[in-house]
Amino acid sequence: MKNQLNLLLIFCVAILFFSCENKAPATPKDLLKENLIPKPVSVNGTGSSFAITSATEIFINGDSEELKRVGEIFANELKPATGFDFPIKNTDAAPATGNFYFTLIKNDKLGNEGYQLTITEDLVQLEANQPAGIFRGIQTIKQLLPPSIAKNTAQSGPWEIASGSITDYPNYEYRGAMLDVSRHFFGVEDVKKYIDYIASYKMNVLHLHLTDDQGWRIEIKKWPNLTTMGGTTEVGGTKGGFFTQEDYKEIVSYAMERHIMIVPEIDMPGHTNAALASYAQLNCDGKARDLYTGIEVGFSTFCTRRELTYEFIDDVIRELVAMTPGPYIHIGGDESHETREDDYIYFISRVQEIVAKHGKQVMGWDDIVAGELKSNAVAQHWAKEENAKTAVDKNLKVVMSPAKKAYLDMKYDSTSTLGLHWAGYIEIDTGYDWDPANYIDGVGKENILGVECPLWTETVTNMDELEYMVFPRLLGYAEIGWSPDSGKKWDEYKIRLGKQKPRFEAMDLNYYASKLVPWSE
Ligand code: IFG
Repeated sequence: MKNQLNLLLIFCVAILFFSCENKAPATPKDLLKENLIPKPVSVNGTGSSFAITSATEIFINGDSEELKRVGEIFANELKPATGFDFPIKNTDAAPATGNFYFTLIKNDKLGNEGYQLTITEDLVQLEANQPAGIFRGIQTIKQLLPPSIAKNTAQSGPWEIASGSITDYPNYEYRGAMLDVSRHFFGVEDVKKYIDYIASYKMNVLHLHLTDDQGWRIEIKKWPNLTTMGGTTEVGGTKGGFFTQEDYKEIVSYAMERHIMIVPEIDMPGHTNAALASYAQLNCDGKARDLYTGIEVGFSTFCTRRELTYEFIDDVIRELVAMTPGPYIHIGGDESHETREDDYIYFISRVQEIVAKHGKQVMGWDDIVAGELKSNAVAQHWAKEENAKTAVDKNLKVVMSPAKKAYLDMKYDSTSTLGLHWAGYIEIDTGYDWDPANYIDGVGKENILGVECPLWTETVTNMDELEYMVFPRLLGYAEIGWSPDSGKKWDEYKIRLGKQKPRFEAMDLNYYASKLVPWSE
């Protein structure tokens, strides 16, 4: 009888213990169970965890200013939810337990953006060849933390991450997103927020579509009407806006700190109505055009045989180059339906000389392959597959942005209220389940610089609408650009994507909760 009572007592205590155990948030102990996007190259778990506390500090080796800035950005991102200050300290040896340790090393396998993350109970160590690699590894650390880390108010924690090691590096060197600030203008703070979004998923390029028929969005001091006139409106006739040169420099600096390159686009000779409305002399007939607030394309052209046009372009490129540290100037070149073929070819060669004179490389929509191009030009594929093939024939690198797969302004399906659908509907699986290296016959991996997902904003007017079109498809393009070719399977990815729900909610994202994705806590 006594033994039975003892057994009953033990059983009750066990029930009590295990039920209590389930109340506290489970300490993450299995790195392999984490739902990282983009998927890392390799992950090994060691079955324990590291806890961030108010005593945790960030140690960096040596006195690299760039590395220190990366540490500061990380500290600033962790502070709102944890309430902790994370002092940044220099050291040349592994710090005491309970800290972060970022060090620059020599490891060719990692390249410029790869990293080695080693997490034990005592230390979180990030090693990389460059500060950019440390920054990319920090995005992984953030995703290993509970979703509530993304909140901007104090949360209870605990702040634990599973132990183990991750070796990771990108598949493509150009992993970009494009924002069209011409059809609808998005100000500096919105652009910075978009930079934060793409940085979180290890993207490294923001292509800014700065000029089009509906708006010229970058101040050019020598030609002030471009913004005082050409920047005043947008699609639908609402007030447009523009970046002063100080605004643009602020965006570039914010992006550079996050190891993101800005690629500015001046779309020409077509898509130029805003400039043609601002200066009569840019029009062949000498008559200024009216400002345009519709969404038609292909009706405008610079006067391609007039010398003044090239003086104008030289002034624009000079001022843009002076505040653009990246190697590329995107000259657009798309849908120049009002420009005669021979005039277009002449125009592209003239503009290319101007860009080269200012020390930059030309990037353009793949329509530019009609012209004679320098070997360092980059063609951005968007619609005609033969243009991508011609680019390869001309030994040009290609950035893959096929409208049918990567245009973020395409509707999800026929019920979407935002977006267009001329290239088709892009549900989450359509946007993920394609391989740029096997998308066009004759355009192989060796020809591809990378991938980019453009967001055209004819129908997108604010950040809420931007988030709806961008999330969650952005994460798929980030994975296509970063993760190894093998192992990309929609059926596996959709589970990892579904597990982002609590993080999307903590980020307060207005995301599209597609029925194709098994959203879960
Ligand atoms: N094509 C135009 C864009 C934009 C887009 C909307 C390119 C290169 C349709 N050109 O895409 O300006 O209007 O989906």
